[in-house]
Amino acid sequence: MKKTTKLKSLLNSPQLEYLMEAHNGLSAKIVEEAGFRGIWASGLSISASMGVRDNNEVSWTQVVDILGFMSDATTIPILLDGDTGYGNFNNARRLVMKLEQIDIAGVCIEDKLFPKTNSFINGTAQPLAPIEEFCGKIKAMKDTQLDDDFVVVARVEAFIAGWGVEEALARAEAYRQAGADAVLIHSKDSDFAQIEDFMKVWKNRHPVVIVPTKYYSTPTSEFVKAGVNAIIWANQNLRASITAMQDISKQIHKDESLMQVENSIVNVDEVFRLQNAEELQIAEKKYLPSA
Ligand code: SPV
Ligand code: MG
Repeated sequence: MKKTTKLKSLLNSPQLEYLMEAHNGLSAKIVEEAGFRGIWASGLSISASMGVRDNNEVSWTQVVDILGFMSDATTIPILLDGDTGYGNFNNARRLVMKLEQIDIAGVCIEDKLFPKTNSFINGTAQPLAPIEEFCGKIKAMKDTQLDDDFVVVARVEAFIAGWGVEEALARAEAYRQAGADAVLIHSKDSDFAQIEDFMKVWKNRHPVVIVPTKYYSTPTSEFVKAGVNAIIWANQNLRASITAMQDISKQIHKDESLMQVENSIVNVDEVFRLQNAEELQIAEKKYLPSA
């Protein structure tokens, strides 16, 4: 099955589905091996892994380069966090064209302005895109895709920007009518109440995706009860790797030795396995002249 078809059916599946964050080829492969059926290529994680801010400091072509490695390393679909589409409708439709070329299954765009700011930084100060303009962007993206199953998710930032459920619903409905395949409702609250209110009125009219980074203590059963279709675990691989790298760097710096750390980290054979080094050894036997 095509990656696009896999993602589309995942978003329309009758059971709750999960997308796990990755930010490079290695983390994408690890997500697939863990058993996930989809990958969230997080803007926050990709930018942080490059050592810069989540403010479109990584250019969109640099994002596409990273996605190429992620796509090559995996067989499950990747949903790109495409921020605002990196400009207006024209930039967004060019993005869709490029994403299809590298087998990315879909893209999520958010109704903010370029250059964007991460939703958890000064949320209320974040201006939203005019609804009509954002709908034009969605339409342009859907008109551009060559593969019918390529997915465009429209992310509603109304709650992030301090608006209430009415604004969130008006935007979600407009984006659904503009052709979005799903809506992502984001919230920075520490509980699920805001989105629960949204879901009560929304009544399963179109797939809904959520990102419970800030309301992490809500049990997943609550999301099922509310009728959520898919959950994005948006940044936990990045954060886990930061913890691991901080700990190991401090320990080695302090000890001036590897004695204490060797058994707490994977051996290099595991690195080679993840890189599929064995395949190259077999290919070398086949293609290189024997000595
Ligand atoms: C991301 O993972 O980059 C997201 C989710 O867009 S959030 O950081 O919560 O905005
Ligand atoms: Mg993001």
